[in-house]
Amino acid sequence: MNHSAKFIFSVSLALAAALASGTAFGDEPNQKLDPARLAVSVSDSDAPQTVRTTDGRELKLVWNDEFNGEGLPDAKKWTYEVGYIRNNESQYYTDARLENVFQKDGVLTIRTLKEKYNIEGKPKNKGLKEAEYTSAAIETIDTASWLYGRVEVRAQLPTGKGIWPAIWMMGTNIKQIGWPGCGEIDVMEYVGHTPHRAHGTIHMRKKGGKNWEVVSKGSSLLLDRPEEQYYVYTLEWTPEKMLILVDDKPVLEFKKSEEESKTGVWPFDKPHYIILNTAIGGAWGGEIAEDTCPTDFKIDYVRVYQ
Ligand SMILES: [Ca+2]
Repeated sequence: MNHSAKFIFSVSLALAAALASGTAFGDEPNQKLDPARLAVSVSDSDAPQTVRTTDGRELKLVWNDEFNGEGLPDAKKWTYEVGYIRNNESQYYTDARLENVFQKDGVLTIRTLKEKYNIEGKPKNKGLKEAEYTSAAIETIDTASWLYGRVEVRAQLPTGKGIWPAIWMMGTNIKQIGWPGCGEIDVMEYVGHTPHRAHGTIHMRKKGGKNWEVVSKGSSLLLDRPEEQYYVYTLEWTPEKMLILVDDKPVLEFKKSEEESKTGVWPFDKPHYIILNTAIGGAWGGEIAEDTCPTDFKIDYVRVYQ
């Protein structure tokens, strides 16, 4: 999500992934939604203190946000990306603005709006006076990062042509070494022009390549109405590999090769932070339909186990 070069790779990979490895699972069409998928956890104590990984290891809860507050997200945990950030996307990310991000009834909502929003004099405004779309991107870059473990994000996705929500991580050394050298783990990406499909992708710098030369690997799963019910988007991360899952069904496995270990190009032995955002338009979101906005990305919780 961080560099224009990525998108050439992302788009082609996503298409390839969709064709090659997309796998339907879940309910048959026209079945009723599962009440368990619609329910939201409302208590901090709902977070299990331990979890078992798919390979049987028990990990302990080290960080979580159940989003039980009211109003803006907890400032001790989350900060904001502000402005037009990347990929020629159409939204202006606002700074701690309730219209675009709020907690209520145990859920964090990132709301993408089509509106005339004054950005004159505001950061990263591309010299524009008015934004046509607003949304939010929150991140833990200044508050928390993790090396290995299991990250779980339970979420219901926004929808509509042009929308592009994401649950992702980048190396905290991005400011020093840039992207893609810092590494990027896209636990979940979704694009409204190809509904119901969750994409998982890993990006890193190509061995021996220039900083912008990217290795990318992605895959996807077709889900039963992820825009109407919650799924748990998960990363299991060890020194040897990363495994992206939806409700514990594998989407993508990305293993460290011996060569990568030796050459030190592998960026996933360093801490990464979490980003939650909804973009609209841009390199992968594409054309925006007139009726896409408003649309809500709902996040029940973020839990990190190590
Ligand atoms: Ca919750």
